[in-house]
Amino acid sequence: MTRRTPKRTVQSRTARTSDAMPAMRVRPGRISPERTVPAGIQRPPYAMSPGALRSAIRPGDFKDRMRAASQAARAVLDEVGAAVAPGITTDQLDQIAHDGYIARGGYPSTLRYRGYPKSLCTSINEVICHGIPDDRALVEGDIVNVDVTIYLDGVHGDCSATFAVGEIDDHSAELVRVTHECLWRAIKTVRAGVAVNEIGRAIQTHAEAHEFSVVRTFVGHGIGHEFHTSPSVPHYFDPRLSETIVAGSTFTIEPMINMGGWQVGPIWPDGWTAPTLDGSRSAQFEHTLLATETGVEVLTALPDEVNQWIDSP
Ligand code: EYF
Ligand code: CO
Repeated sequence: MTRRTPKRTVQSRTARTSDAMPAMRVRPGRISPERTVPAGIQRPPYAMSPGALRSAIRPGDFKDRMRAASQAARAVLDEVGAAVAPGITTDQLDQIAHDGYIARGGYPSTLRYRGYPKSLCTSINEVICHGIPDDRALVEGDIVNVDVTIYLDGVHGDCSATFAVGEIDDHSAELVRVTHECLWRAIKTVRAGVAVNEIGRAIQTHAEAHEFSVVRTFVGHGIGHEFHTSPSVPHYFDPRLSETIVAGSTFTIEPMINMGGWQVGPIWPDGWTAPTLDGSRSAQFEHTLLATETGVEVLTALPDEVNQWIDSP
């Protein structure tokens, strides 16, 4: 199957880094041993050890459980985000997230998911997604995406944000701001009956207006009892995608926007970390959503955020 190329390709453009910023690539660090999860915490099927007891999922409306899991994910994201500063290692951020999920009675969805070894993803600078927390300390001028997912009461809630580490250069700040705007512009298109590709259209239009590019390899996804399910939600415009959004469906939108070209480079030897091909920086924001007949509930948002981005004129 051929893939659509963007109308205006920025792949040939030399990745622009800040004048002050050395183009040093992120290198793998040491990964700490697997963290433990107390026996009383309910686990998703992929994290069950042989012989472990399955705990019953408490009765309750699916939507209410999605709301609770999503708000717990958001609370953990805010805790981790508050700790982002020069000098902290991504392994320390992983510990904060791990403790945060457990304190809320939840399981770290990423831990053991398809073999992934940690409790969140931390993707620095040119790493697009699925960066594994390690002993690398964050450095002034870095940008880092923190992606948290909790399994709580039988469902997953997933969100991410890109944080500035201390002072960052203007171009990186623009990348982060535009990526956040892309997410909210896409969210505003969501309503039952709307074609799924309107989401990607909104993102691609805004990103390319700023001469950034949209990652095509990784897409948003349905989420609920399973971490990843249908629908697939591309962040670029695919005219063939005429599938429409269904009321009651829960899914993520999580645009990954690159300063340079949209292509993903070789995955690191760890099997997970996905960098940009050209070494340019990449930012990402993510929310878990519930589509309704009239619009959307942004399950991982705070009320003020919804007021700011959707409800205010
Ligand atoms: C090359 C996985 C990783 N998938 C999704 C599995 O938070 C997430 N999305 O918003 C998310 C986090 C993880 C994840 C951690 C591991 N995986 C599957 C396929 C390829 C891949 O990385
Ligand atoms: Co996520």
